[in-house]
Amino acid sequence: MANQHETRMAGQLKEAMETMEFSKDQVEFIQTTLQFRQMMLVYQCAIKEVRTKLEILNDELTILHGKNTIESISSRVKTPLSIFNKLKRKGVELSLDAIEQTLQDVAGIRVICSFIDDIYAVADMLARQDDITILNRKDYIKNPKPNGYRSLHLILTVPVFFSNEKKQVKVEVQIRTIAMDFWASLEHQLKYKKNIPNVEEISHQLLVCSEVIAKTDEHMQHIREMIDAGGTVDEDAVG
Ligand code: 0O2
Repeated sequence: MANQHETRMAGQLKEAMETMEFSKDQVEFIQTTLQFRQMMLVYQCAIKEVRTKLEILNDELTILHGKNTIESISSRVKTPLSIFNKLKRKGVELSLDAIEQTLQDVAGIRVICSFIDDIYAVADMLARQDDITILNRKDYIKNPKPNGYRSLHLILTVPVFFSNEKKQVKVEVQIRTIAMDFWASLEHQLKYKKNIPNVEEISHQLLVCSEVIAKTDEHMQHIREMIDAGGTVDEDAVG
């Protein structure tokens, strides 16, 4: 897929090659850069497709139930530096093929819900759509990471239609509560900042916080169920 700018660039490149204005290495570098940009555009389009699906689901559920299931949606295409670092971490040499084959989260969408049940409802609704294929599902809510990270991760493929082809593109969808997201943002700083003193103490505090948050999320879920049922509070169940 090429936009007008890239088509013009490809034309200029061909002209430069013909007049020997660039060395072979330079031409290869420019060609790879162009291909990389095109690849990122494809991921950007896949994000648009999945975001639209999520927005439609949320609009429908808001009309049906009179309340938002999804609080917010954010998305990003992984930066070149982050792509490079992740491939390095996985011991894979940098190439366009390696990006496509090795990385599952070049296109990433984060969905924030108020309640735990909504997370699973959104995941199931996405999985039921017949043009979506779920390749992988990691439930870090039922099985939190040792550091306390909680979130539901889906790796899915979605078809993206271009002028002359259809591509199945991988997208990572992370679904979590507001509280889980608050925790993950703070913990992310610990992961990526260097020379932080008392890392062990901070990690311990984060783990404690993650457990408090998990209990609060469950408590809030229970309160919502009681409100929906119009019933009374069961003090034992909400601990
Ligand atoms: P960044 O900088 O956020 O992009 P895979 O992607 O399946 O090949 P991975 O990375 O083990 O391999 O998959 P996993 O565990 O599903 O994690 C994918 C993404 O989830 C990470 O991407 C983070 O965004 C997020 N994540 C996973 N574990 C943690 C955690 O302990 N803390 C926080 N804050 N986020 C986490 P990246 O590329 O690692 O990082």
